[in-house]
Amino acid sequence: MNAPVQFVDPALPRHDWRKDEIEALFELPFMELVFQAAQVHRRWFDPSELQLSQLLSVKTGGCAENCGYCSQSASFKTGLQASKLMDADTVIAAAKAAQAGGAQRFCMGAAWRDLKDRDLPKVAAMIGGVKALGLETCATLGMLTADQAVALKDAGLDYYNHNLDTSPEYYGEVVTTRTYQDRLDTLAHVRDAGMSTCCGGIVGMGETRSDRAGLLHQLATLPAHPDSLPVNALVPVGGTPLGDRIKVEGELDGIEFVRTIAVARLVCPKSMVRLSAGREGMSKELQALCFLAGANSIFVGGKLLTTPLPGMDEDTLMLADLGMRPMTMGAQA
Ligand code: SAM
Ligand code: DTB
Ligand code: SF4
Repeated sequence: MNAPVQFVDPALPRHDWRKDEIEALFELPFMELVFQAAQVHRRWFDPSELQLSQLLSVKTGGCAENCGYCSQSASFKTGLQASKLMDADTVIAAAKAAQAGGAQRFCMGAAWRDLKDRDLPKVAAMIGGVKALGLETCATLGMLTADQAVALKDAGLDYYNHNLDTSPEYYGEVVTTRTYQDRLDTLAHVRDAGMSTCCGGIVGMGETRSDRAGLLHQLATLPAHPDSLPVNALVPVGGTPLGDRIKVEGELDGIEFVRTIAVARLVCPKSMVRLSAGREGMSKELQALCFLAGANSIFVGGKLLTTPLPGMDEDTLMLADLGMRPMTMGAQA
């Protein structure tokens, strides 16, 4: 007698994804892929809700890393004006304004290779002040030690953003000043400290579809799926190696970008999939396809860290057009 066929619910999170299974998802007919992703999305989330986060660059430029996409690396001449770490009061005032504009989460970004202990008191004061406003707190400050992760958690930090950026195979084409393993180590410290992880990558850097599948394979097989999974579309910045190259080669096709969002939704079904950098250049229709394929979070405000965003007026109109509304706090990962 044949063994009974076991029904495996496709919406349940799995940690044993194989890369070839993820590549096969990318190969599905587009309509089928988006339909599957939309179904999984609806199992865990209200598809009319969108999480709104706002970013602030609390320390801009002059970074010691050489990430080939980044406006803030000291290795490239991008014309960016570098600045010192902001005072906690300035950051808290910006967070208040973001909250008044509708943001639910406030993310503080610093152009650092790693956090230095001497900066911890100031960073802890800004995190504590933002948390006291009733906002969710997120920070992205480069690599952390285990002790620093605990100190940030104690200061009131809810989320730490640290991206894997691309596949292990393509990584060396993007950055050479820190390793993939360095990034995995920081993520482990964040998890061990009890903070939620925000971890994703960038597409459109000249990588192959297999690299996009490789990035999602890494994310889907982490000890815990990222609570937030940002999918950034490369913003080509003049003077950076990747920005200059992509300006010649052309940007990633929108349909392939939507495929990446859909596969992210399928392999990390309970993560908040964030349509992050690059939204400025996207039509309302392309963004709508991303939301259909399972993206349920965006950055709002006029600016990401150093590059532009559509701005709140345009986004409010888009949400109204699509019949979408900001996610209620607490419903989100
Ligand atoms: N220095 C910290 C770090 O790298 O961990 C934090 C800030 S860094 C700017 C945060 C992330 O923004 C990067 O990991 C990358 O994924 C994304 N990013 C930076 N520049 C970008 C660009 N030009 N286009 C798309 N994404 C970008
Ligand atoms: C993430 O993955 N994207 C955000 C956030 N995490 C920190 C940053 C995007 C930065 C885009 C380039 C810039 O504005 O400088
Ligand atoms: Fe520095 Fe972060 Fe930019 Fe890399 S991505 S150069 S670490 S600010």
